[in-house]
Amino acid sequence: MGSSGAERAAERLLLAALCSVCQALQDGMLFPTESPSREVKDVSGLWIFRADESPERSRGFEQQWYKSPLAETGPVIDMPVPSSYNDITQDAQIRDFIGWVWYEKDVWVPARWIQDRGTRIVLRVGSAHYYSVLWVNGVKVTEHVGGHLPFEADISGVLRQTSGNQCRITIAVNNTLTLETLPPGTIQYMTDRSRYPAGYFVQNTNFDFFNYAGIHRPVLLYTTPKAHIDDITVETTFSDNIGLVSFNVSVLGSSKAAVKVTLSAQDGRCVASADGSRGVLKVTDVNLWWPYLMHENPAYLYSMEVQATAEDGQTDVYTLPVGIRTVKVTSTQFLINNKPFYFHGVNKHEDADIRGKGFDWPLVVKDFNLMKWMGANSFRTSHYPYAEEILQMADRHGIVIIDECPGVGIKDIRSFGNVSLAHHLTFMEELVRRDKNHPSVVMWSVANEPASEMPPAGFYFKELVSHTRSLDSSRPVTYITASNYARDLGAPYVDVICVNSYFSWYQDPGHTELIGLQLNTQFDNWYGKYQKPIIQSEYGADAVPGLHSDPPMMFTEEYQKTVLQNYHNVFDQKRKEFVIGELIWNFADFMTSQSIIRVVGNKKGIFTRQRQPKAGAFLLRERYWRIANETGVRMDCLSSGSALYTCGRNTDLFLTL
Ligand code: GCB
Repeated sequence: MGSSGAERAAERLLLAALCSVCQALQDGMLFPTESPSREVKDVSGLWIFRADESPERSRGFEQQWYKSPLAETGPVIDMPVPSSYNDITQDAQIRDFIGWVWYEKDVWVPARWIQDRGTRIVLRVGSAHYYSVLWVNGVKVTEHVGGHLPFEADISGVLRQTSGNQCRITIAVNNTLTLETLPPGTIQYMTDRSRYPAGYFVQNTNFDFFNYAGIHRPVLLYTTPKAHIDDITVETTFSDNIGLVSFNVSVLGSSKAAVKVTLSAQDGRCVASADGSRGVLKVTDVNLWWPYLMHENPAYLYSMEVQATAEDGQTDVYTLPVGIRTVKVTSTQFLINNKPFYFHGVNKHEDADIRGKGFDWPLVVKDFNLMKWMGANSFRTSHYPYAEEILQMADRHGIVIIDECPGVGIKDIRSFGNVSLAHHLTFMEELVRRDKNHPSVVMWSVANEPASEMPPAGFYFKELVSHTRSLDSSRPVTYITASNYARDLGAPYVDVICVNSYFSWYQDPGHTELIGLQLNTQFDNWYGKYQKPIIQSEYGADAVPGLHSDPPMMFTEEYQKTVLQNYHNVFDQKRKEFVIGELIWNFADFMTSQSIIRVVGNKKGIFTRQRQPKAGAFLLRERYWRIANETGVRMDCLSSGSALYTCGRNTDLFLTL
């Protein structure tokens, strides 16, 4: 395996990439959609793959595997995209691989795209974990550091200069984590020759999910006219029955493009329009975007069509769904459209059998159905940004999101340095740029359980939170803490306190009778010190499905239920005061690295990894519907499209389709 030389080389490569992204972002990152002026060609599917198993993991670069078809460089295997590569084969070396892997696919680009010089052709990767380099026909077109977010390159020039409409796409992806990556990690070389062979190393991390790697989201080719809409930013508010949508459109490729913006209601009626790249649209008799279970007509989306016509008469058209809503935080409440919103929801992971973190529509739709079935109105994208398609679903279904960046496992003091901070700031820029227009996103979370008592954490979080606020002043900012309330140095800067605790699990295992006392103390301490509203951002217990005991014992379904019940008793007191939400850990069981505290992954799901309910799911379902009945609309008059779940009076649950 590798050596310290390999480690240094990997770190040099990563640092070089980090520095290049530390500059402020120039361009937009609109989700590729079709329109009269734009085409999209999905080139996901079956790719070929080769892991660079050379000791230094550098053979691919030395031998320039991108220069010729990958199959000519050595043995290749089939690899689906999107998917993590780890669980696709029977080979433990592929599952646990650390270093560079190579993907390749030959695609045809429509001839008219190439011939029409006014067409701009873009190659976009929805996300790849962690560090990626892209070539087209052997020419490097871009590189990107960080998983979970998209990156793209204008490949029109390369295609026109190389072999025309045949296009060989090569993507090299490296999953190595360093002290400066997000999440951070370290490579540890084992030097005791009596126990480890020469060059043996492991990747250490401080987070509790499997470090799945590969091309995780779709790879697309899309076109725009040369003069094109590069970015759109909308912010919304309302006064009485008038909705206000302020917009800012940036156009590239033309300095004098004429911009026209039209807002249409769901029935297609134009409700407002304006000329110019900035402005405010006024919508009378506005239909606000309301969360699921908070209104009889939730998730109302307008459609904003932007047209940019360049000097040559070509028009680019982009349509953006727009939800009109406001978000505010007081010392005891979270307000959506000036009404108190209580988060009764889940924490999730992008995680499933076989495909790992690969995007998968059936899984996404199933998960939304399950969330609606259980009466969840919200989720946190623990512990990294999820696919844009998931945010679009949340917009359409009224599910509220706390959008988290992969600042998870920041436990080493060296990860609070300037290089780490610069990367973290850039990551927030990329995240806000991608997700700023989603009405479902109501708060940014910049990290999960960092070592926020460490001396540098105060400066680090002050900068990080204020930078995030400067990028988007319309949403509150938080991070999730598990630190002691008296020693947490970042909490002064957040808008909402989000606390994780595992009473009777990691503390006082087996003693559920202590939960009430300890949880009350937790809440009173935090509120007493900060007078900010609090979300219980994680709580839970592992339950191996089918394992039972009465009286309850740890790891049984009964124990998980008992823990939840004890937490709920306190939530019901404190939500009358300043507790504004509860998010169960976790929605579903998920894979972790192997350890003596994990039995083939984390079993704190209320659903199994295959999405079957454990006893805890039914308990939460009853609770969430009861809370919705108390705080939201009368569920017996709810109607929201095809998947309609209702809960009758007296918390008597029933389901209609
Ligand atoms: C936590 C972490 C989460 C873990 C969870 C657990 O505090 O935020 O990533 O999976 O605890 O189950 O240990």
